[in-house]
Amino acid sequence: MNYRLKSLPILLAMSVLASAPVLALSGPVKRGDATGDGEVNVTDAIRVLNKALALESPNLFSDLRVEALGDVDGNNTLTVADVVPILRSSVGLEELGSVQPVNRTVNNLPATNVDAIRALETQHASVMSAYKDATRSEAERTAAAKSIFAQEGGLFQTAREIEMASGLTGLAGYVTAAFNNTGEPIAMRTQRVDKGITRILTYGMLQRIRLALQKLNGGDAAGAQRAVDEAWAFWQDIRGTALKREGNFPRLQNQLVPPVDQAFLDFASAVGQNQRTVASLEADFLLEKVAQIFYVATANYIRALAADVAAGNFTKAEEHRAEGESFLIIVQPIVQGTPGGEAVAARFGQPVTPQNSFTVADRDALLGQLNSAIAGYIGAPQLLQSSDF
Ligand SMILES: [Ca+2]
Ligand SMILES: [Ca+2]
Repeated sequence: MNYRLKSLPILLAMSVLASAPVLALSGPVKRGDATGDGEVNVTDAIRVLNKALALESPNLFSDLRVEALGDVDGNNTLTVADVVPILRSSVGLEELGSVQPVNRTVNNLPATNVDAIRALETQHASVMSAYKDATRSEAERTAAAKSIFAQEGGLFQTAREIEMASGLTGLAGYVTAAFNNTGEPIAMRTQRVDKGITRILTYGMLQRIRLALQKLNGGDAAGAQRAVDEAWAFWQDIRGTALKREGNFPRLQNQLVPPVDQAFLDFASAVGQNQRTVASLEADFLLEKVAQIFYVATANYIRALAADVAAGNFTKAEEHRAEGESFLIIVQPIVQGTPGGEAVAARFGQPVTPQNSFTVADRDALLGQLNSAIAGYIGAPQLLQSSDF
């Protein structure tokens, strides 16, 4: 994807780093290149048309690049009027120009108060610590953890607000259902609660990123700034999880977390300069990195299942199955409805037992399914291979 090519100043700055991360920024990007392959052709026209006709149902991971680069007439919406110039450009009859990256003008975030969002990370830790308190009965632990989760202004309320702002359901409900599902061992429920809260915080980030773009489009610069800050605060809440996932695979060192840190500064810079198209492209990069983080987390538990079974530890395999399934749910909006995504969801939905075991061959096949489901979103070069296991 061309806009991710590193600009010269960034290359110079990176030359001092031992392991340089991939950065979001960019050289010029062609207007009309909705698919991000560096070319403007009929595929771009089709993407824009599908979106203009609302044939693609939007979700928090929906491609912001299509909206940003497909809106070639610059009226802030995708319509069929954007399609013809893209088609003309694809055969050299029209020059649509390119979008240039902005200079980074923001070097620190946040600029506004985001304490309430940062407090959610502490609350997440408190929920987990109460839930794992083995000195108390399961009923007492559950009641204590639920009560922290439900505290006013806390995680439950945040989840409900994100649901309302995004048209989602089940964000808060996944955690509540896990607390209440006494038919499942508490070790599995613990994983579902933990990752269900991570999903709330992750979707909070995605929702605020979209809100920032909406505010920018609506001419509300201060509101856009505030939304960027809040997205960043949600990122801080999940950054530890992201670092842990990056650490699971040597090949991914510095490939997930530092690029997100940097992209936030560029996103904030673009928003501050009212550069809507660039802001959308930076936001698109952030979405993609978030998807990659939770794709990697899901793959890690596909790996764990085979290792647990090889060690004969089916109890641990079940715990890891709950963990993997909960991570998969974070990227579900991307993979659901694809054959690969359905296959992975189906396997995570079945107990791992000696009768329904999980071999190394199963592991590699399931990774292939997951990869096929997500390759179109995060790009094939960024996918894990069984050799990474
Ligand atoms: Ca293209
Ligand atoms: Ca338009």
